[in-house]
Amino acid sequence: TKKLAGMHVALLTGFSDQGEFDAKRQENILEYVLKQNVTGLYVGGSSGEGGLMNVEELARQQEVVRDKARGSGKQLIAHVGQPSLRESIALAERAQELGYDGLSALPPHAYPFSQEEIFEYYRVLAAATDLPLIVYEVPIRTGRPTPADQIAKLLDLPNVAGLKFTSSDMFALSQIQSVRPDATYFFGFDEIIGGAAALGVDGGIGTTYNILGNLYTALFKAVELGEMETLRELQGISQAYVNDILKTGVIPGCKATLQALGVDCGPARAPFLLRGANPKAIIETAINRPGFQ
Ligand code: NAY
Repeated sequence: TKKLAGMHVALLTGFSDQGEFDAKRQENILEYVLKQNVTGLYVGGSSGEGGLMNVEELARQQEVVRDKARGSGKQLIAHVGQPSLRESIALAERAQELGYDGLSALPPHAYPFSQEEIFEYYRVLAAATDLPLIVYEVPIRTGRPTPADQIAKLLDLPNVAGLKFTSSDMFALSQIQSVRPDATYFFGFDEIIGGAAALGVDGGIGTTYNILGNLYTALFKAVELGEMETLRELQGISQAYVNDILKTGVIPGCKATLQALGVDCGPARAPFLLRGANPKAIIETAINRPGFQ
């Protein structure tokens, strides 16, 4: 298998009711997630509300997760992308000290940086530790797709192991795979992971894996085995759930789901809100659909 490949939970973060990082609630989430049949955890990413946390909080979270996940056999990937390169490097070094298996980073996008600036960001970050780094393509966050030749150049950097591809442009994905077949590809839209699996990606990283981790592992396996009926059934359950939580907000909705399943995980951090007229009813319906956990 390729470096870091497999299904990874984009780990949710535990906050207190006042919005402080809450180690106990983080452990509660982990207890639930660690029971699932997934390869690893992706810590401090978008789903973890990393964009709303400061570097000290993220470093603390890396440690809490490492301590709790120790001995579980789960692979740990730290997301270290920050608006500034300096802080990204600090988080990457911390992750290496703590024994993480890999790194990932959003491209810098606090300003409309040039492709050269983005390349330099990844080049220096990748060289800062010995860990394999996963570059991130996510036009819904950055506002623009990355040109294919730029992605190919990034994948050629020492220590860059692969790409997390979160876009519905499956042709663009295939084009990159065909020029850099040896890179590790993760797909980032849970609701269409089956399509990406059919195109030969090496794994997935997703928010709804916090709740449906077993389902996504089974779905991926079904594609490998060519069991298309199972794939469609499982993807259908995933799509119904994503459709529900799009009404409440994905991250607040996943947290409300964990609460409804008895996990004391706390709320999403402001400015996130549990949206919709009656989010409790939406979540209640979601968890009672056939096939849901
Ligand atoms: C992360 O932490 O970076 C991710 O979770 C990426 C994966 C998620 N994509 C985004 C853009 O947040 O799980 C998906 C996504 O929440 C899900 O497919 C619902 O659209």
